[in-house]
Amino acid sequence: MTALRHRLRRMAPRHDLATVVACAFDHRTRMLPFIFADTRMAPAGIRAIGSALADTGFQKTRLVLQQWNRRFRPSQMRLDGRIPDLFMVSSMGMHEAACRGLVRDARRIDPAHRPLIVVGGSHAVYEPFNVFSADSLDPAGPDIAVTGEEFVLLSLLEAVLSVRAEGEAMRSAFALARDTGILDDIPGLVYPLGERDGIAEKLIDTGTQRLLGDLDELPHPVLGYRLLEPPSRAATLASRALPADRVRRHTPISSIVMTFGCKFACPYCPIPAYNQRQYRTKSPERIADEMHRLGDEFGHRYFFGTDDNFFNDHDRALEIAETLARTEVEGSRLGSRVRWGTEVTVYDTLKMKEHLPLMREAGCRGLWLGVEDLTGTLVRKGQSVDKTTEAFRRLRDAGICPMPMMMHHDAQPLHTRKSDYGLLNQIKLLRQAGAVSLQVLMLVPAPGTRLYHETFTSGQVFDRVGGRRVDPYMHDGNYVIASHHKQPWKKQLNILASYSYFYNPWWLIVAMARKTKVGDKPVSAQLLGMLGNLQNIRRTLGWALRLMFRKIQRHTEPPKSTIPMQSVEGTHSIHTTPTVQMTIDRAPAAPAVPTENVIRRTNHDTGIGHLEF
Ligand code: B12
Ligand code: SF4
Repeated sequence: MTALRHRLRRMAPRHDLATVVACAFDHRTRMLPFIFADTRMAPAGIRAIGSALADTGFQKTRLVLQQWNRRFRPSQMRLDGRIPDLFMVSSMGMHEAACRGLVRDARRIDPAHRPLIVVGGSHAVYEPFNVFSADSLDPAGPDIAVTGEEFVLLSLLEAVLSVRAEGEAMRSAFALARDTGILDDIPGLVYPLGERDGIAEKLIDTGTQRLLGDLDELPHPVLGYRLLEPPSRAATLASRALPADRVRRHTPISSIVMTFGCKFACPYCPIPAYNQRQYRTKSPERIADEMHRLGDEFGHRYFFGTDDNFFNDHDRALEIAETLARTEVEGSRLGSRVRWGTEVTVYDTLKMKEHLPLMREAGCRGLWLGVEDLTGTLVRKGQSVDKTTEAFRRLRDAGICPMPMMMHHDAQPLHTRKSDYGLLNQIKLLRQAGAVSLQVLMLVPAPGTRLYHETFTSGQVFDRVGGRRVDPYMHDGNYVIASHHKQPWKKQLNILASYSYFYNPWWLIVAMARKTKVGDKPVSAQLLGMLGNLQNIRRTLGWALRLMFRKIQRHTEPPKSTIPMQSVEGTHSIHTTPTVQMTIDRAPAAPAVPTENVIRRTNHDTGIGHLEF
């Protein structure tokens, strides 16, 4: 990565590129539990892409968040007085409609001046075929999708620039790079082939991305924050990026990459497979430096770690906490200047229990724990009523807010009389143990997970309800869109009931009356929770009624690419359906049950083999 960054810096002065990167955001997804975090935290993904471009010498880059700029129209964008050379979109799966809308609008630009259009982000990672179009009436596909991280994008840029003549359009240089085959050596790309512009007849998949192992090699996040488009109601871009002294006002929380990966393998979670079973981290010194510089330049004080399981590696978590607690900045400890939270598991929190006071010294004030189902009936990852209660108490005693994330499922009733199985019973236990906020999501099929295929083939996933299609924005866990329950509307109402049970005026009064080691956070959580719940009721009550009275049509098989897809060798593409990967350390053994869909690959540098299904 470092070498690639250096090479691009040397190439940059010969290519005066202007780039606009947009973050797709479907405002229909604005609900609890994320309703206030979603617009007040500029996403790390698009900022990371901006940082990578600025770091390699392409400072003429603007990052536009649809969260803040709903009316932005790529067809009208001008940067530095001209149509940009590159237009990119970062999207999650549930923002698919917004992503497609952006690409469709960018394609309105006259082909002679149109920028090269690239789509990336988790949507492209898991379902790249869904970003392209085979519909001759709607040629709304990008020129290429990136199914990986910064390293893949920079490799693509290097390849295209290596064949680009001075002043040549990026689209024409891209076509040359594609046709000479140099893109095929970059794993992590999907590009279309076809006679007609924007309509994919075939997709070529260059394979699974190579992951960056040492996260210290990533460009610094301060660079990305300098490129944000100021919030506005305009369709066009402002003449200048958001000034540094206004950044914190619009994005008071800064998400920060500290670690990636998790040692568990929950069947409904795509994270371990995405990370190719690796655990990747930044050094404690780098994390301290990022927090310090983000505070210094933009005034950031609140951080949210994008970790999958921050306590995954006990010793590394301890080193990070110690460094943040001890680092002195301008005469005061960094841990006393910053406030941060992140995600962990109950199991690993108990392993860290002696060190929770140190975590607080390091500035940690809230930890989101995947409790899912307290009794471990849905999934076992070392949690039980006693263990969860102990973890929550320990956190509260240390002055850290425990924030449970629960998962409601078909077998779980709203309430049970003599057991802890019911949803409300568990919420009551969590509140007694000190939970400050609550997240209850319904289990939905997530692309890239082991359960994905089965949930579709078993007829669990709804296709249409009363003729209304289940759209991608409904795949956020707030809508009941997959269930074998005879009365799925009850599940939808259970979620609303659980939020109303946790967030209500009575518990607000209790929170105001109690003195706690976590200050007034329970009070603000109650206020935000009640407001957010009104939004959930407004958005999902109609869906509950639809489930109650209208006919449900179900999928019988998982979505797959309607466009033929193949690898660069002309064989089966790993992305035809959302993929699950298994990495087998240093022992590329034959699969126990050979199937024609298993591809065995070995990295000859590391000797690590993995199987791709
Ligand atoms: C932090 C986080 C959140 C936060 C913050 C979001 C924000 N505004 O920043 C909150 C809590 C609000 C949130 C909410 C939700 N989240 Co969330 N979240 C994450 C998490 C843990 C980290 C995201 C992150 O910042 N990563 C760090 C950055 C640097 O990585 P990145 O985003 O992947 O971007 C890299 C690449 O994707 C790529 N890339 C990104 N954009 C682009 C663009 C281009 C052009 C290119 C070339 C490359 C590229 O390069 C980037 C740098 O390496 C991820 C899991 C994970 N570990 O990534 C889930 C994740 C993004 N969330 C997910 C989901 C499903 C949700 C929710 C629906 C809740 C739920 N049911 O789980 C809601 C949706 C809310 C909404 N309205 O959008 C899924 C998305 C799945 C999908 N198929 O898209 C993820 C991937 C988790 C998972 N595997 O299931 N989330
Ligand atoms: S513990 Fe969390 S991050 Fe780890 S595999 Fe399970 S759901 Fe995914």
